[in-house]
Amino acid sequence: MKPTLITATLAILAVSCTSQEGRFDEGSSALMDRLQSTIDSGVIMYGHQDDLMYGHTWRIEKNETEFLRSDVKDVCGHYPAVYGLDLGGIEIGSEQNLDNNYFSAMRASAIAHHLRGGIVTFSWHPRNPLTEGDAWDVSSKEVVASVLEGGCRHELFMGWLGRVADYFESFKTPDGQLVPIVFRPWHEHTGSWFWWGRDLCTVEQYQALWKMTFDYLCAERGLHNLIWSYSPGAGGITEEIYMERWPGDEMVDMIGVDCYQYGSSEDFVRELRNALDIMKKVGAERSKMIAVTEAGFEGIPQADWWTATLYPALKDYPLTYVLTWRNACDKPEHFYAPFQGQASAADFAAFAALPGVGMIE
Ligand code: BMA
Repeated sequence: MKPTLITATLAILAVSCTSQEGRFDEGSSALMDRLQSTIDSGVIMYGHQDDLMYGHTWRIEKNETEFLRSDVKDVCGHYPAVYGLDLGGIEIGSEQNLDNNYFSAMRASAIAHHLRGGIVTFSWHPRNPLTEGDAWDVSSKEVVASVLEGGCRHELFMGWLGRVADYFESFKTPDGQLVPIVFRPWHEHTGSWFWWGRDLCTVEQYQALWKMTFDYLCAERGLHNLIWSYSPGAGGITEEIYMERWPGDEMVDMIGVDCYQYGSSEDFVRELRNALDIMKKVGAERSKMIAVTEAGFEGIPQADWWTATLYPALKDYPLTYVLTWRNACDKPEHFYAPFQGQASAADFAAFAALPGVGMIE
């Protein structure tokens, strides 16, 4: 796919958040159209987490302004169409996120990516507001309850959401347009490794957490540049489990899934297809786009993984994008995209050149 630059003019409309219609500003509305049109043209866009912040052996400087380097570009000559970033740490006012990215550089890189014609998505691994541990601290089942109205951490947590809103509000292009962002909070909640996970809160509490987040960012703070993505984990899901904690049609714009390969390709493809079958059905019933919001095979030990495993598993689904996880520069085994010299680099370049795969220049 050749890049299409979105040149929407700024229009902050007086909109309500209660109906889908009018929920989006001009930029996010154009992005919704673009995501749908890539699906209609049979293109699946490729995404990579933290792509412009660091790679397998490098990290940008705090004051970087150009953001030219990318492991993905080094290997195939194109940038990923979708650029993932994570908010973890913004809630406590940190200068850097949980993976040591400066929030200021994340914002500058996201704006640069948007201006290149790319798409920006944010996940959030917030700290545990009750125990003061991290997102993976599942020592208490009271955490979600504690942040809801009437809970002992409610006020603290609303302050956390305030910082998220302040940050998102600051994503402006030089001519004052707000960058549209695919936001996927409270992800992988069908598992129980985050404090908002399935065994850690009730269905009602999870839904109330989503609604509170949505109402605050969208209605109270008027952030209409957000496209909301629901991203359960793929492990062991059925349609019932996938939909069990569905926040409501009016609060979700994109149906996602996070799915990683840990064992054989056959197992991965089976799990991914199971999830995609469910998502395709639910997406069609509710008129929502579908995306693989996180995926990957750590260390990519299979040289033809991209064209022999990943792409064949995805190609028959009406998907907007697939995003592989980060290439940690401080953990040599922890990478999900190739870099120059990595075993799957040539195969990745072949994958990126497929007419059904979308990259940007
Ligand atoms: C996980 C790992 C961690 C990282 C976290 C948030 O999957 O990559 O190292 O801190 O995501 O990005």
